[in-house]
Amino acid sequence: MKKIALGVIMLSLVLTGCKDDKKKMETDETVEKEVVKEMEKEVTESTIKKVNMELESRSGSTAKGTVTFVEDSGVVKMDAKLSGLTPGTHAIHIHEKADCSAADGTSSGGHWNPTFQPHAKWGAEGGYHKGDIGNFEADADGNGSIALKTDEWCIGCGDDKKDILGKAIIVHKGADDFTSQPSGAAGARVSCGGIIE
Ligand SMILES: [Cu+2]
Ligand SMILES: [Zn+2]
Repeated sequence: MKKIALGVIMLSLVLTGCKDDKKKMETDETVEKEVVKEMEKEVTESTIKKVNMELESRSGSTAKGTVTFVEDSGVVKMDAKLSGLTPGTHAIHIHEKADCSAADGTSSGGHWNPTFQPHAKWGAEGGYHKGDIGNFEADADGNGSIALKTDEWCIGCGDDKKDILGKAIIVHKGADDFTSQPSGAAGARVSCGGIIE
């Protein structure tokens, strides 16, 4: 009887031992999986680039805003939110220089046009400036927004035909007619911000 009891104890010890080993293996596997997941996340994060910028009022206006650029897998998405505008249609462009120091915003230069195309509507067959984002509507409260997604821009890639870093976002008092050269006759520059990291 004693022998049997001892046997049962021995057996249960062995079984418990196995169970613990199995649990340890599972834990190791989980840790390993988490490490791999963490590494994958790091790779993904490093390919996504992001710039957040502010637009300041210019030309005696109250217009301001925030613009976010996110680059993921070769595509840049812009989201611009404006406020303090006069209700109605306003042009928004990328201009040549991230210099908003002038009271009228003219320090930012002309439209960013690294491919030497005519001024036009974004996507026009006859060509257009890389900075020709277009028009958006401000509502009765002076708020407006516009989004654009393109593979014709990049954030800090160093290709001067694509790289938006070091340029400026300008919002105009009026609408872009998409035909007048060289900038669409959109009127005063009411808001300006440099695209800088
Ligand atoms: Cu402009
Ligand atoms: Zn233009």
